[in-house]
Amino acid sequence: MYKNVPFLPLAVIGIIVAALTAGQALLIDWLPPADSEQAERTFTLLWFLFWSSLIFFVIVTAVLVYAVWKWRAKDGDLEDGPPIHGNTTLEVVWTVVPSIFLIVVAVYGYIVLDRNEALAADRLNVDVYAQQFNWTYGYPDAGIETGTLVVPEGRQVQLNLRARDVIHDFWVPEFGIKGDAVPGITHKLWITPTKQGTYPVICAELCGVGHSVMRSQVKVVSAKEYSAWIARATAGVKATAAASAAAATLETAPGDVAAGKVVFEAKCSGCHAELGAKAGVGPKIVGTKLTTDELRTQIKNGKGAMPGGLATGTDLANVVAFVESIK
Ligand code: HEC
Ligand SMILES: [Cu+2]
Repeated sequence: MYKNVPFLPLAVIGIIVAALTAGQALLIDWLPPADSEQAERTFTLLWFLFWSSLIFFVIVTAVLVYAVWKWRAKDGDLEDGPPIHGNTTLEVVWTVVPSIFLIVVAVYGYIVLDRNEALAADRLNVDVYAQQFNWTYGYPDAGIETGTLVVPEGRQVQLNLRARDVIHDFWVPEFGIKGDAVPGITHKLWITPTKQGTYPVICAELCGVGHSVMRSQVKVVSAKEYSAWIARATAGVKATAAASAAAATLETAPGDVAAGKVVFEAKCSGCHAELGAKAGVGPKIVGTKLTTDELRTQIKNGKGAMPGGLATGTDLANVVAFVESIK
């Protein structure tokens, strides 16, 4: 039955095609190192798909190339070819084999996805905020925000991707994972880093003129270094909060009118002439209808052509007291 099959030419063509295709796969470094559990599974699936596709590609291409060469029409031959009926066995084989293969691929793919997205009970929650053109990371449990993503090795991290303006895409090639940050939606990604080091975070969605520089870093550190880092960052946040609470207490303490007059002369009278009794660059202050809180806010933050931050802390409390005394 197989007497007529030209095994030798088919094999020669097949070997040439296989060598060319495999050479492309082996000589070029297509993938970064797989440094997360998810990347290991995904990259293995990818190579499985590649090598099994290669087998089918070689078989089909060898038959095709041989047929085109062997049965090509001679010069001047305008005849129709002989009528040929199908070969049932062959047709059943080329339907059943790929079908089985597709089922294998579907099941394998499902298993990979299922494992990659299996939730660990002790996973670390991190909010990722994408914005033209930078990334910020929030740690809801510790109450801190950073510009570099720091995660412990070997523990699952759940990234809650959010966009503050347009669509961006969070991508760490070594983690083998990528996800869109879409305004109005929280998109979750899971990674379990397996190797300590610093990796690039890349925006993989054209998001505006600064897209190509929308980069940041993820640092994978040991569990111990991670706890130490969290402790340091939390202490920093607490210190800042304490300092601003202390400043707020000073600002809102009852001020001293005489001391406030001195501050006013030094910082304000350039624009508010005659101690606020006459308009200059700024309006007359005497008769202002601003409440104490509005006054304090305006002196702190400025308004229109009036700059903010001229007086802070006790000076601010005093100058507010002075303005109150003349209004
Ligand atoms: C560079 C000029 C400039 C300086 C310095 C300046 N101001 Fe003003 N101030 C303005 C201008 C302009 C406005 C009007 C702002 C607006 O409403 O757009 C204004 C508005 C005000 C008002 C509100 C008046 C009203 O009734 O709406 C108060 C009160 C005031 N300034 C207080 C101060 C005090 C106190 C200082 C010093 C700590 C100060 N300003 C320093 C320019 C200045
Ligand atoms: Cu972007």
